[in-house]
Amino acid sequence: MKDRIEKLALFGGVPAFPEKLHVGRPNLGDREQFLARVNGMFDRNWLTNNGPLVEEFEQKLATMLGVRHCIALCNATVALEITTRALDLQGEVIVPSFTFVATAHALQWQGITPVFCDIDPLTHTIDPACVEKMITPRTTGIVGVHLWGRPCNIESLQEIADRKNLKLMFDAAHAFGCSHRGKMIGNFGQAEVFSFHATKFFNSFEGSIVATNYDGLAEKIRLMKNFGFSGYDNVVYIGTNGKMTEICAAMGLTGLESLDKVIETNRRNYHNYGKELDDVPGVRPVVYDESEKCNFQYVVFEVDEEEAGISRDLLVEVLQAENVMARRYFYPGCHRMEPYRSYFPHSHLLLPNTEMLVTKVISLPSGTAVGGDEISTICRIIRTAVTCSGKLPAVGAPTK
Ligand code: T4K
Repeated sequence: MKDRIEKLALFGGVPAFPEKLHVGRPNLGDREQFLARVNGMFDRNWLTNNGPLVEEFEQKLATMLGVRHCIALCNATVALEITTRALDLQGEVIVPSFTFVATAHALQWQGITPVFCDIDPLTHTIDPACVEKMITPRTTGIVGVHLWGRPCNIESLQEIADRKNLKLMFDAAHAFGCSHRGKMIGNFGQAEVFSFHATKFFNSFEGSIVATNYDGLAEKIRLMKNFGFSGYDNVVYIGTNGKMTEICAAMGLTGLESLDKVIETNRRNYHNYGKELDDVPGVRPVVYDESEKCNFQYVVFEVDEEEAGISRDLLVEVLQAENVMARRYFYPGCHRMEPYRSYFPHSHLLLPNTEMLVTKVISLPSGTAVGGDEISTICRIIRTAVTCSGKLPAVGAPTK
């Protein structure tokens, strides 16, 4: 099968795209607006430490999310670390393994044991029934991940947290601009952490906000991200440096102005992929609830090898040979990465859905860097690969 695909020389022996087409190309806002903000920053000679751009950024986001507090930080990994510390999480915390490794690292970095929990295979988010089974006397909290921007089963998680006296927070790295039951993500659990890394749907180069409706928690996070300083010479907690810089806030403020356009492009791309691959067996898109607000940033498909006749891994190889840099987010699952693989060598036995999904998911390029023509070509490559497996009738070689 692999030989057949390699020998196919899909586009006359040269890659379909002369340059690599990446997943996670940054969406950029208006360059002039950004530079005007940067000039203002230079004029003021105020570069970091809670400058006016960071303050404006925090206020705009709090209004947009309808949340009492948004605290800007340097990135979501540090934000997760600070938030778990501010919530006084210790001992064991339950997290999905099917996430970017930062979710687990943020806990382990502070000596908290991440206890990996299985996911619901339909939603890809943490399964509340499994959470319940993982609770021990050492458990202090649950970190849900709104993977691909699709909200967790928030109500069930909150019910468990309330009943078992656990803290609940969310890694909302993917879920900026998304809603759940009409309420913006940012309002759930004790706190929610967004990522504004360059690869995210909305970026501030690097950056994050923690959103919370709890005044005391917000205050603690503000202190902790600034070494614990309360006033000039008074340190009240152990703290770290988690501050967002002014230039990052300038990027974020500029990006906010074109957010709707980016969502519209993402939505179009997502539907284009869906339409073009609709009749390809064994290649199914992750579905969004379009009655809610959604950023459509991730174009994720599940590849069923039996139905498609081609494995996810081989499909990734085929695409990458054509310069389509599809990714296996999130392979192989945190539990199979170090140090967790060594610490918990048998954890995979409790994670059957995770184990199955990590072999199936494929992320395809989207965002403003990708247009309809590129998507058609990418879909033709996928279609051809499945055709070669004999699962689709051949209809002639693809043309560029
Ligand atoms: N929780 C979750 C669920 C997350 O997904 C993440 C981050 C976090 C927490 C932590 O958030 P941060 O601390 O980063 O704020 C990338 C990102 O670095 C990471 O932020 C993101 N998740 C993850 C899903 O993707 P890698 O290791 O895959 O990055 P890399 O270098 O392979 O880049 C990804 C793609 O983006 C490449 O195809 C190239 C393209 N790219 C990247 C950059 C930086 C560009 O085209 N331009 C660029 O400037 O982790």
